[in-house]
Amino acid sequence: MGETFTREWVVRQILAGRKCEPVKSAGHGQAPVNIALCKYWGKRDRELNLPQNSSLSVALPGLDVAMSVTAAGGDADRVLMNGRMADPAVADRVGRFLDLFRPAGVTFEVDSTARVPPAAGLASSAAAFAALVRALDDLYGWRLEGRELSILARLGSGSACRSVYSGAVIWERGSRADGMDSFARPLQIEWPEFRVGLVMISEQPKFLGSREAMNQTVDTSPLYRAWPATAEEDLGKMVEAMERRDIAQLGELAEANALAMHATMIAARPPVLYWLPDTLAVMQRVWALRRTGVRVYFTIDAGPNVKLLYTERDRERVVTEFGPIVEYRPLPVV
Ligand code: 2P0
Repeated sequence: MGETFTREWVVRQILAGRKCEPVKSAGHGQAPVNIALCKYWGKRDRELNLPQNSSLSVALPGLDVAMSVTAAGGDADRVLMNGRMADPAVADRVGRFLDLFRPAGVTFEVDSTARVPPAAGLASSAAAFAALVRALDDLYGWRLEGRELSILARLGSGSACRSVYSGAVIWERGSRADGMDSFARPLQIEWPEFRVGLVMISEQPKFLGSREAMNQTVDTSPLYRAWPATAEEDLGKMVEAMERRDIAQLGELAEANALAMHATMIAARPPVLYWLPDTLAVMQRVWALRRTGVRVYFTIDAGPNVKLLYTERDRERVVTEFGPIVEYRPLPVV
C-alpha cells in the first residue's frame, strides 16, 4: 500500500504558508456550471476525490453560482442558498469543507446564489464548490493560481475542479497518491458554432446522489473495470475532434462515453438507473433525426435529463424536433 494523504495535508501544501486570516469582511467568488462530455465516474481516492480517469467538460455561459463568505462568531455556520437555509446534509458538507480553512473559534456565514434556472435540471454543486474556493481566496487574500484553486475545489467535489475555468476544460487524473497532479486546465478551443441544448425530462430530486452512485458502481459493477481505459481513450479522441471542430466525431464519442458510463451503473448491484421512459424516448428521437442527416448527439449525467450536442448548422432542425429547448454556446471565440 502506498502512503495516504489527508485533505488537511493537501491544503497545507497549497497554501504554502499563507494564512487563514480574513483581510476583508466578506469574500466573494463565482464559478460556472459545467457539463462533462467525457465523464468523471469513479474515484481512486475517496478522501481527496482523485478520479479513476481524466474527464472533459464545457462550462455553460450565464449559468453560475455566486458565493459570499463572512467570518462571524456565532455558534454554528449559517449556509444560505438563494436566500433560504440549506438543507442539513448540504450545510454539513459545506461546513466540513470550511473546517479545512477555519481559524479557531470562527463560524462562517455562506450566502450562495445559483443563477441556474431551477427547472434546468443541472447540478450546481460543482459550480458551488469552485465559487466557494474563490470566495475563500478573496476573503483571505491568498491570490492563488487556477491550478491551486482547482485542487482545492476538487477536495469539495470532484467535478468542481473543472468549474474553476470557463470554456472547454480537461481534468487530468494525475497519478500521484497526494493528488497534486490532479487538476483542471482550460483548452484554447475556438468553436462559436458549438451548441448544448437541454431537454428537460424531470425536475424531481434524484433517488441516489452521484457520489453514492459512483462508489456503488466502482464497488459492485462487473462492467466498471472496462471504464477507466475506455474514458481515457475517448478523451484523447474528443480533444482532437474539438480541435478540428468535428461535431460528428465529438458527438459520437460523447454519446458513446455517456452510454458506457450508464452501462457501468446499470450493471451495479443493486442497479443504478437514472433514466425515465422519456429519457429513452428522447435518445431514440435523436437517433431517428440523425438518420435523416442531422448531426445531433446527446449526453446524459447522473439524472434523467438529456443534453443535446450540435452546431449552428443543424440548430433549426433540432429546435423544430425538440421544441423550446434551452440552448447554450459554451465555446465562444477566445
Ligand atoms: C461528471 N458526474 O463528469 C460526472 C458525470 C456525474 C455524471 O461528476 O463525489 O458531484 O463530489 O467528487 O463531482 C458528479 O459527481 O462527485 C459528476 P464528488 P461529483 O460531471
